[in-house]
Amino acid sequence: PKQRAREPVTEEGVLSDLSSFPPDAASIASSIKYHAEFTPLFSSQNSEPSKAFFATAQSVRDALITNWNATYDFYEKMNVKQAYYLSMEFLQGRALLNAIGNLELTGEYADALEKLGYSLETVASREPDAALGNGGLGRLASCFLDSLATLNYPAWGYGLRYKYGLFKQHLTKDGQEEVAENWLEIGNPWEIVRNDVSYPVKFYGKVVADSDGKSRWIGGEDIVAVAYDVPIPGYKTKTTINLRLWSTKVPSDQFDLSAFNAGEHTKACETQANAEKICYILYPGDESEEGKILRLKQQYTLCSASLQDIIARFERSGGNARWEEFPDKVAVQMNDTHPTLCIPELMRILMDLKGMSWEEAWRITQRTVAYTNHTVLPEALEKWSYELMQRLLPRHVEIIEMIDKQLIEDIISEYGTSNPEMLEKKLVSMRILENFDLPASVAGLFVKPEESPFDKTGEKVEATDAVTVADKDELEVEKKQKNEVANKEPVYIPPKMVRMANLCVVAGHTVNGVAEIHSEIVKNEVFNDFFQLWPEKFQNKTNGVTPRRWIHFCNPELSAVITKWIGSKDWILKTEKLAELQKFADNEDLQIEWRAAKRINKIKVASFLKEKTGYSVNPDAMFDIQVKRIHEYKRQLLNILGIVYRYKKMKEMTAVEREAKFVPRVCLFGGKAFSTYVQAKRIVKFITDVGATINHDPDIGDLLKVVFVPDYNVTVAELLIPASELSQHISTAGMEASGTSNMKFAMNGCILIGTLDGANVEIRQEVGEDNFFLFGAQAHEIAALRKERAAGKGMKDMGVQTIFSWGRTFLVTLNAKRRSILLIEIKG
Ligand code: B1N
Repeated sequence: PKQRAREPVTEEGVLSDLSSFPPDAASIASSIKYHAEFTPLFSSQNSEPSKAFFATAQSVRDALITNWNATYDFYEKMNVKQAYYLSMEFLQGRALLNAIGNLELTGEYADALEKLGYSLETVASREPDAALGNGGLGRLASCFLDSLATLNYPAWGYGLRYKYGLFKQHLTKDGQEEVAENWLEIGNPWEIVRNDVSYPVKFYGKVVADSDGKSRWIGGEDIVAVAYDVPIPGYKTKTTINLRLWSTKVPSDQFDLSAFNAGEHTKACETQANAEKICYILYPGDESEEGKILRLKQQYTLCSASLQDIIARFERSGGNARWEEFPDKVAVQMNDTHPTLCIPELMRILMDLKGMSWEEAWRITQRTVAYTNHTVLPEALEKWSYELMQRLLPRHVEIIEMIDKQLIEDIISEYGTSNPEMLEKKLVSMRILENFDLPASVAGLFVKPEESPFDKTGEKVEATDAVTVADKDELEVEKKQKNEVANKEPVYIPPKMVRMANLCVVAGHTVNGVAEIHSEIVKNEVFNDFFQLWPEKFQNKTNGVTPRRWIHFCNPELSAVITKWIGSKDWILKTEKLAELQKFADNEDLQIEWRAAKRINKIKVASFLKEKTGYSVNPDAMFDIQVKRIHEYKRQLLNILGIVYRYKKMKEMTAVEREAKFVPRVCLFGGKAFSTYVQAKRIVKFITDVGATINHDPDIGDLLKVVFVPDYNVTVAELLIPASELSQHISTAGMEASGTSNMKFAMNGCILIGTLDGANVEIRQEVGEDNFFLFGAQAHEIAALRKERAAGKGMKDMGVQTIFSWGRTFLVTLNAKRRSILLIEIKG
């Protein structure tokens, strides 16, 4: 039966039923024992909890494999459309408690481990936190997988198996230090390597025309991508979907045996290392040319291997006889622009390998791919050097050039040529290729009125007499070059770039933002020209988070209270049921139970902080938390300045005044700064320095504590969020696309202080204005405020002035013409 992607595939008794796997504690214990004995990774003398974790996870995996096979057998039998989520990042966190929770076997596993002399908590704590992602975008991908499986959608996740995930953050007296995270060190019990699922991936080389006129990409460097599969179980369903991660290696015939035998060992291993380094680390620094190449190789590996795999599956089901049906069976969702190369890769495969015409291939590609935008920050919109891309992927660049040319033609046919200025503006903002001359075929359209190709008699003057924009550019460049020689002033020639987001918007059949306000900005600002041309493509899909991981499993205390008062566990699948709590909001018994749950979570956090930082905090103080990547737009600096201000006020008071005026507060920060983001790293150091001052001030005691929690990750989030009472989401309005921790905090009974930005806007509508501390300017006011500030309106000239200093870190205001606050460090 034809199945629309929007409808979950369910067949009562086949996928939604877990009853065929109801093991008891005794059989679980024997399965764990079996794996402990036959796990090749540990010696038999080793009885460390790590070994127990490994064996426990393997016993869970056995159960998942049965469901996993049943799931895909079922999809194949039904021949349904499948959704493929392509993402360079998956921030999975730990899997054990989630998996046994989804199988509803937590109690049985706890009992089984107890029989074997372990506690489930200790065993679970030995699992490394899988951090194949940077932050919200990667965590969203992982939450989507949980939801897809839980709702019985036929879906796959595709990503890369990085050997080193996101770095570990150490905090030293100099601030953040990054340490490689070898998350695979003890092995990964969840993954299964599929040596029979591997695909060739090519880089460099050249394009030649076959005798039949088809293009063929030959030569260059060949590697192989091998599949590692990770089962993703749904909650209370048999559906277990697949996260397929690619790892790279050299083709087996490429080892240079003669070089090795001749003693040139390093040289012989070079090709190996070259292939393997593609999947070495998440987000290699791309400031160097080498780093850029590596990142582009990563992106292409993901796209090429995944598409080859998807197409092979389609062909196995008889699809090669009816290619037009490809988009009825395959939906490829691109998580931001990182998998954009899917577009030219699908075109290449369909045209060069499957023999389709451009028109056929383009129709299929457009109906297959869709694009999610996650940022409107101009510096984060991905662009690649044309020259670099052409070297690495020559055939893809040809295809991109064709798409660009087709776009130019579409724009011209939409807007006509009567207003060349407007047309040129459209082309400059919408073209995929940036800083390129116009193709010769259209350059002639941009003729200045006074240089009309028609003379007064209406006779056409020879085209060579007309000055085109392209010619004009050339003249300008020539003039500049002459000037350069004359004045010895360097001329800046902007580099040719490929704009990935433009390519996604052109090729995708839908483009979505990740919160209502963000999707409006996408339509009305960032991609407005595209929106005017194709309004039907644009839509909103506000982000979400899985209530399994983010309430039920991470906050069992609150979860029990909710279940008790609602009277069932239905809310874990149907979050709208949480609204049923509303009628008990004023019930004192509920409030007492709620506060007790919160207090248990706060005590856990207090002991964690003691262990990790040495600071003692009072669990009865208000926990005020800001945890997210460190970024200027997220304004951790503003938060810490507020704290500094509060501290200064406290110091001006007597002890009695202080006690009367201030609610005791523990301010927690957490988050990683990108390793080369200097200002973000200064902010981390500043927060820890402020903490060191305030936390040791005997005047202040428990009234105010400031702690930077090191190495914030999914596992730390699962601990902190349930303990929160106030959380900070204070990005400059218009900059945070959505945010997802805001949802997690709200779900765990925490009040938000925030700007009208991202999903905060919708959360505020849901929880009510009285339950949200609104803060700061609105998105539409920001541009005017920036202008006003740049003009120095209403400001006195104050000159440079130090506001505070901690050790060698100084916070200063500058000349008030620009009312800047600067955080500086005095070195040496
Ligand atoms: O994506 C999240 C949103 O909730 C956040 O607001 C948004 O900031 C985040 C390049 C990104 N946008 N862009 C990225 C990540 C990695 C990278 O290499 C950009 N992350 C976001 C989920 O929608």
